[in-house]
Amino acid sequence: MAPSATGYVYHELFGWHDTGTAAGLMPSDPAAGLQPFVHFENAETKRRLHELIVISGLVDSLVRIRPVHASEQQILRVHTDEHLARIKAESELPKGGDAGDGMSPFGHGGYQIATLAAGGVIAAVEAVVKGDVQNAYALVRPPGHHAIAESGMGFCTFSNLAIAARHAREQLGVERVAIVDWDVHHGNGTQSVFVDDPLVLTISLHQDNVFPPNSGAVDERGTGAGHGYAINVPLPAGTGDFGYLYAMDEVVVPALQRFRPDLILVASGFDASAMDPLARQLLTSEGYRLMTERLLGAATELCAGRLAMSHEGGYNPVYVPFCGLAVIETMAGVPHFADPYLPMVSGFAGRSLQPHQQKLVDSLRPFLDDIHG
Ligand code: 3YP
Ligand code: ZN
Repeated sequence: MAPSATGYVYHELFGWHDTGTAAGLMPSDPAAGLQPFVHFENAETKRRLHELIVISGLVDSLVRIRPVHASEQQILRVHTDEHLARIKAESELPKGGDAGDGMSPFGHGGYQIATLAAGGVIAAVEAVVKGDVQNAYALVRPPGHHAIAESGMGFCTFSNLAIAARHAREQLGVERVAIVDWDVHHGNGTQSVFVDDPLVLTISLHQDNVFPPNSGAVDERGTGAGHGYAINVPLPAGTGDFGYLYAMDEVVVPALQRFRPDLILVASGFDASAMDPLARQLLTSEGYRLMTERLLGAATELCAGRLAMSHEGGYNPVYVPFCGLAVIETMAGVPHFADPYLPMVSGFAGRSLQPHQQKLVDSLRPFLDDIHG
């Protein structure tokens, strides 16, 4: 494998994670008027991203990395025995179970798919740290960034990235890990795992107070020795490409520069896109491309280019593939396949930095002083 290459994890089994019929995000309930439909977190966005990666030819520039199931020991570095045992037991039931909040269903055999998702992120991180590839994207399902030690939630079963980060630190000799989360929802689970740990910096960019409720405010900054090593950037609804880019340039990249990570991980959700049904941000594929360029630059400057991304949310089956393609082709440094929606989406009002967005980002600048490498 060429050390300059970009690794790519995908497995057909991720498409078989069965969230069943729901009324979007709640179980259907005729008495409540909740008509059965598909669950928002269904296979299509990710499966269609994978197919675009193949059809566009990008796959020929990537190094396929085989996911392996995370072991119980690896999962237990983050989760409680009780959580693991419950998921395993419910997975044996004919119709499966729920990861914890009643909105995160999985089908029979869902435990095996969730361990493959966590193991897929581990495999991506391992390939990067060992130098088999320069960087890597793990297109896994179910997602992970909301899962906390004792429970899944928000469509997540296990905390995929946190499990991979712990593996890197305990088995691969990595000391300092930075986790940047650009999913539109707060990366509460990842943050909670490392909340008192000054060697893992978590930075979540999200739409202000969407999910989980009342989570991810600016004053959540880590606890004890970890104070200062959790950063939350709750961007106002309606933030677009240049609001996000301002946050990257003024807070995220400077925080990384102060922290000096040995490895950068990204919780990559595409639900901050202008076309997403579950949130109200305005990113285009070009915004995702520019954010990727910023993180690649930081990784090159700070940690020999070591960067691994793990897929999280994103619910527009038509637009997610173009956003994902833009990110992965930028990581691979290959020519861009045009996003046919870009002329339309980039013409939406709200792409530029707005004063209230700038104010929020500027208010975080003093927090940089509390980060030490
Ligand atoms: C979980 C329930 C309401 C919003 C939903 C968010 C899932 C997600 O994409 N998290 O990143
Ligand atoms: Zn999300």
